[in-house]
Amino acid sequence: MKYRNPIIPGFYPDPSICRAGNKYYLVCSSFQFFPGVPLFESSDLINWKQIGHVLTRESQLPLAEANSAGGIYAPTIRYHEGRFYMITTNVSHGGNFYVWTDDIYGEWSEPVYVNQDGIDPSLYFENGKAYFMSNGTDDKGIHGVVQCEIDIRTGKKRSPAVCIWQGTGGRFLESPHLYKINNNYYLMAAEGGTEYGHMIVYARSRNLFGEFESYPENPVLTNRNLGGYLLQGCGHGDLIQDFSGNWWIVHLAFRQIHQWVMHHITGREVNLVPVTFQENGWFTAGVNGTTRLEMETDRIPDSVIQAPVPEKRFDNTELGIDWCYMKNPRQEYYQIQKDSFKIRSSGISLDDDKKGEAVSFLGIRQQEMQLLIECTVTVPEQEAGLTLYMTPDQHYELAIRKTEQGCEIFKRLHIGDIVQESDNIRIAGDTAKLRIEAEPLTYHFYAEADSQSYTLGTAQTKFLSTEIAGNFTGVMIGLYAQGKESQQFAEFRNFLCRVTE
Ligand code: 6LW
Repeated sequence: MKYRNPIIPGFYPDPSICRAGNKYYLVCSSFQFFPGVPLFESSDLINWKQIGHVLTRESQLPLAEANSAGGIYAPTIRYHEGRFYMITTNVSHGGNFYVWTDDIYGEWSEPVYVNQDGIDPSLYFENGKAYFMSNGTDDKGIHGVVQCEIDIRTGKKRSPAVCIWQGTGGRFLESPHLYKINNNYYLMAAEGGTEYGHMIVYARSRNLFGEFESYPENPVLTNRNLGGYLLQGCGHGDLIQDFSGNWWIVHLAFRQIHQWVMHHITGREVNLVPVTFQENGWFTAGVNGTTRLEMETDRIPDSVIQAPVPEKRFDNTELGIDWCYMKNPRQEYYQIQKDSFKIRSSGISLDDDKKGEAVSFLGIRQQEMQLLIECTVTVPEQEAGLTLYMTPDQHYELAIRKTEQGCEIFKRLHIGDIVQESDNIRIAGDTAKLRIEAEPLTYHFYAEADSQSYTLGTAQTKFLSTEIAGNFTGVMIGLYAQGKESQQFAEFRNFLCRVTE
């Protein structure tokens, strides 16, 4: 069969995967958004359905101290003796911790913190023992992939942390995971940074704590040498054996907005490549060590059809699965019904990146570059509308504002220090249908009000890209209200987000 990469499009970085029963489960990092750590299920590795989030309570995911570069970094999911574990780092509160559940569709435990530094923690279980690893500093002060035994009930270290590998020399050695396959321990990690030089490397050993010998052909997977190719930044992955015995890597990569425009807006996405073990015990991955947008494989039956990103409306999306808040929400600012969302301003603006409370916002990820986005917005006072949000410094709005003279529709582009509001149109009522047509290079802005149609110009997508904005996320399509804290709710109806390509 043929499948397309990414298998999960949009800002779903740092994938980790496990198998339980007859299903696969996958988690991603989520930074300052709440709930945290999106959780997906699949029966065929190609079609993934989000079944919830791992971190659904503020006690598991305190985000008050997080700014837009903070919160939850890369997670690892593992299944061991009937229990699921998800370990990750809240870089803004408490560091490394894990949660567990015996019911993948249910709630997860309170966090168990591990007193060991580093990011990208992973777990490995063997002979009744649990091992923690991260990219951190060991008890002697040596930096690299560090490993220690922990008590899985308490998170307490049972052995000193020891640096077991320092990679192959690429910068930012991260995302280490350990696997035992045919009596060898394989230590897979990423290097090169999560940009255009990203890559997956690995080493193996007969012993759990090393010495590890690097694969002579490292990197085993990278697109860093594929110039003029849309799919870039391949790295940060996790190995999985499928139900037929074949091996795969799920990993992150991103899609440029154009073959020759080195910017990406949809974040780091989940990709899948086959892995092949050779007789000498080393493995290769992908298409000659690269990941392609179109993949052909005989490991998955032709009967598996890859479903496209579905149209999203209020009645087929869910709060807490598709829609997320920025930081921990205060519920009094939201009234959510099946056919309308009501949001009132918390007094915090989209520009704020302070610790503490967040702007009143509900967003879904921009998963494809060619989209129609619509919503009818009624504004009783101040400002509400649609935002294409990347960071506090990079976001575009199509919104309505109520002033003493009446209501106006406008477009605002916030690109770093440049903030431009334009195309202001006075309307008689307080309601407008807002429409954004997204293309890979350009967003087009339209509105309808008082039975009239308006065009509010365009904006270049690239100024919302990670290459401009930095950070680790992707564009969110948000519904928001901002201004002074308000008692009156703005109302959003008839939301639609549909792929148009
Ligand atoms: C993550 C690290 C990385 O923790 O980016 O690409 C960091 N890899 O492994 C944030 O996603």
